[in-house]
Amino acid sequence: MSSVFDELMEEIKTFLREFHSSRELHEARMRFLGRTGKLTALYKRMKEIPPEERPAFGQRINALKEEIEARFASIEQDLRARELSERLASERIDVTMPGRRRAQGTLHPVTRVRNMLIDVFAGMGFEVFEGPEIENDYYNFTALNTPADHPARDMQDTFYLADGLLLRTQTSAGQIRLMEKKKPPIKMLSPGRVFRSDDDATHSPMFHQMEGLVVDKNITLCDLQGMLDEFARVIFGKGSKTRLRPSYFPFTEPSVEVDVSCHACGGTGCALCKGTGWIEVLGAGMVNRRVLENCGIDPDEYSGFAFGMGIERIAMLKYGINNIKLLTENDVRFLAQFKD
Ligand code: 2NM
Repeated sequence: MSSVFDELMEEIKTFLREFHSSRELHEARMRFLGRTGKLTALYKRMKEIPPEERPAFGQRINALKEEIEARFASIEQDLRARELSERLASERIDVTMPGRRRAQGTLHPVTRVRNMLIDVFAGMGFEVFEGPEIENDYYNFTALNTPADHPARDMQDTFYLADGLLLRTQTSAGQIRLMEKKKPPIKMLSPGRVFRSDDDATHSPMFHQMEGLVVDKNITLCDLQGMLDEFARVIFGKGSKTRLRPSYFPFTEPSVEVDVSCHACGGTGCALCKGTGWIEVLGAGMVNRRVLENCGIDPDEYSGFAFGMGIERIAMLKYGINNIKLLTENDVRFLAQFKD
């Protein structure tokens, strides 16, 4: 019987000298210690042993089992440590290596100018309000005192949709919606896309507008010019001046065109300003009494000014862009030039 134990021990010692992986180790553990393993088989032979020898036999198996388990445990510990250090070595990374550079994007010039404009006017207390791009005839024209036979309503200028809807031709449509709801004092800025059937080097069928509106007691054209002076200095430089020329819009009375002194020549006359020293940048005026009435605001108690500018036009003037199409083509060679 004794030889059975010794053989088993020898077998295990031989194996433990030669195994190659934790998987082999696991298999061997099953082979010796598992439910159908060799050591378990020895326990089953207990029946064949004469009763008086059984306690000694039991002790020997138990001792053998403990020894085998201890050997397996110690080998397994060594193996784990070796496998871990191998893995650490193979997965080693150099954290001091420089990372891969990614090209950084830039803000689109229209976005840049839009943000600048919002900054300037937000600093003067204006709130941003964005109305819907799809409008109806009332908000886009009628409420803005644009009569039924006005040329702006013409099919050639306005994109009409089904069911009396249209693409707004100016963001002031949304300003009417706000004036209907909110009573003065009103100080709002309406940036957004507008649509007109127009297409050449300086006109695009979709462009961005920024309209401003102030309604309160005793608002005058001087308030308008004061705010526009500040706008001109921020966008076109410290020395910029503005001048107002009479004009006509159905929604304002009086109406003005606003020129800014030429930022290219400082006002002495150059190619950009066509020798005049001035560049037209926006339209404005005192909100027509009939527009205020349409919104339920008493024109004898309140007055207001409004202005509207094309963001693309401002961007083209500021950055010297000669074709509006450059702003919609999204050519990275063009866009990458607008870095901080
Ligand atoms: C312009 C020029 C003049 C304008 C008018 C209004 C409103 F809603 F108050 F009637 N908003 N914007 C306006 C006035 C816009 O753009 C060239």
